[in-house]
Amino acid sequence: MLSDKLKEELNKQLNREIYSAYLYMSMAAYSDANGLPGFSAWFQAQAAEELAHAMKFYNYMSDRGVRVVLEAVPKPTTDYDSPTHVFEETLKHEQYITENINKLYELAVQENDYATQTFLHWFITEQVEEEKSVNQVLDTLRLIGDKGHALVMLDRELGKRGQPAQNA
Ligand code: OFO
Repeated sequence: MLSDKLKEELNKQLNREIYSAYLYMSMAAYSDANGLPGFSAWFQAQAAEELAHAMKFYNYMSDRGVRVVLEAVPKPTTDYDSPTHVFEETLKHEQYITENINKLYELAVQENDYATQTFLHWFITEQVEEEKSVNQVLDTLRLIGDKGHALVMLDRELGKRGQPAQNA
C-alpha cells in the first residue's frame, strides 16, 4: 500500500511530464517560427517522448490502484533569445526533472516501496541520456554560434531525429 505522500508525489511527476511535453512543443513552435524545421522536429520528438513518460506514470499508478489527477498545465515560455538559449533552457528543465525523479526515488526508499524503486530505475537511466543528448547539442551550438551555414547544417542533423510518432 502506497502512502498518501508517495501517491501525491507520483501524481505531481506525471503532471510534470505533461508540462515537459507542453514546454517542448512551445520550443518546436519557436523553432518553426525562426526557420529551423530540424530543431522543430527534434523538439516535437522530445514532446512525444514526454507524453510517453507521462503515460508510464499513468499506467504504473493505475496498476497500483492510485487515482491519477490531471492538473492545469502552466503556460510555457513562448519566446527565446536564440537557438542556444532554447537548449540552455532545455538543459535546465531536464536537470530539474532529474532532481525530482531522484527525490521521488529517495521517498520510495524511505518508505521501503520496492516496486516504485524498480519502476523509477528506468527514469533514472533515461535522465542520464536526456541530459547527455541536450549537452551534446548545446556544446555544438556554443562552438558554431547561432547563425550561418553551420547552424543550417545542425538544423539538418537535428531533423534526422525523424517524425515524433516514430520516436515516442
Ligand atoms: Fe525529458 O524526461 Fe521525462 O522524464
